[in-house]
Amino acid sequence: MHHDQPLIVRFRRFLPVTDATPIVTLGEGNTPLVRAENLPARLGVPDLALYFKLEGLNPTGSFKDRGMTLAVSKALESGALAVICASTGNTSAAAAAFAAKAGLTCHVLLPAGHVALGKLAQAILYGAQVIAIEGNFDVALDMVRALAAGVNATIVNSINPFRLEGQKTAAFEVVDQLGRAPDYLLIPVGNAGNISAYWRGFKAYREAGLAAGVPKMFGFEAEGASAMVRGQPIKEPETVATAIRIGNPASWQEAARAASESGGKVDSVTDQEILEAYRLLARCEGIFCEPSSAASLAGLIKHLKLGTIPPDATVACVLTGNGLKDPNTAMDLVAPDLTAVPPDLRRLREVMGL
Ligand code: AN7
Repeated sequence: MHHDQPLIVRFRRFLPVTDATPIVTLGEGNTPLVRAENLPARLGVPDLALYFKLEGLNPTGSFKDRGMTLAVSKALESGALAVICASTGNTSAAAAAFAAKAGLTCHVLLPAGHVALGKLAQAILYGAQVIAIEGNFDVALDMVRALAAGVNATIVNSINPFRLEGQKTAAFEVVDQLGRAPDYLLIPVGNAGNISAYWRGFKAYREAGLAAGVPKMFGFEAEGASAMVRGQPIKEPETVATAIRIGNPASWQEAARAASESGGKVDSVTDQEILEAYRLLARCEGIFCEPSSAASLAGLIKHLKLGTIPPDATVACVLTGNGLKDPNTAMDLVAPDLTAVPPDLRRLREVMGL
């Protein structure tokens, strides 16, 4: 009921809005929680109740829309004329889209050469001013902090407090869809905002009497960008999962608390584990997510093997972004032979093995 309402309306009582807050919405939220039918048996754990939260079905193709609807609405309420962000891609796409809807100017700083093609195309077509900066995401975010101090532009990175408040709505939906909190919530970690937001959401729902329990929170960094796991910032983070190619997570402390308070963990997965999970999701479940998103399934496979996660648990993996964002990684991974074949039946039968 009311699930086609904007998130800000549907979960109003949990959000910092008033009657004076304009609602900038693109139809975000209310994403499917889909049960895996084939993967549990394939992974040798047939009793696992495994669910995927398909955040790639948001209007701009990632979970960032949940935070951006609130951040841009509040920016508009405060009289801002422009928004600004650094991004590994998805934040910039969401910021550009919501800014377009709100009639605000949008400036984005992207790490040159390390943003997936679809995300770049989105930000440009939504009309943002897109600047590629020599340096990684962490450098771009430092520049945004410095730039915003002197101009009338609202930062819409997750250091904007409204971003995580909006993103916590995903936890509400998981509980509503499952009828209870899962035993385990697995999620990719980049800047560490989303895991923090989910934890806020699960706790708020429990406090409101809408859930009996909370999940153990397991976050997964890419090994080459695993500052939290290593316990120190990484100057030159590297991973195929460009969305989480971040060396100094802004929400490090809150994310660490989410893991420890819930009895979970922040761990890392290798690029190879990420790409294997990425391909498994597509082939076994018909789900095309972006590489970073597959870190959650890669982490599940790792912790099933370690025995940290029991084989009969109820597990929700958050798939944060849509696979179409990053077609190049899919093509590079599979490297299909697309040599043209003449439209000749005998030749086709031969080539197709039919
Ligand atoms: C698909 O867009 O940081 O741990 O600038 O795009 O909350 O940072 C994206 C992050 C996971 C990590 N999955 O979430 C950005 C950006 C996808 C993402 C993450 C991101 P956080």
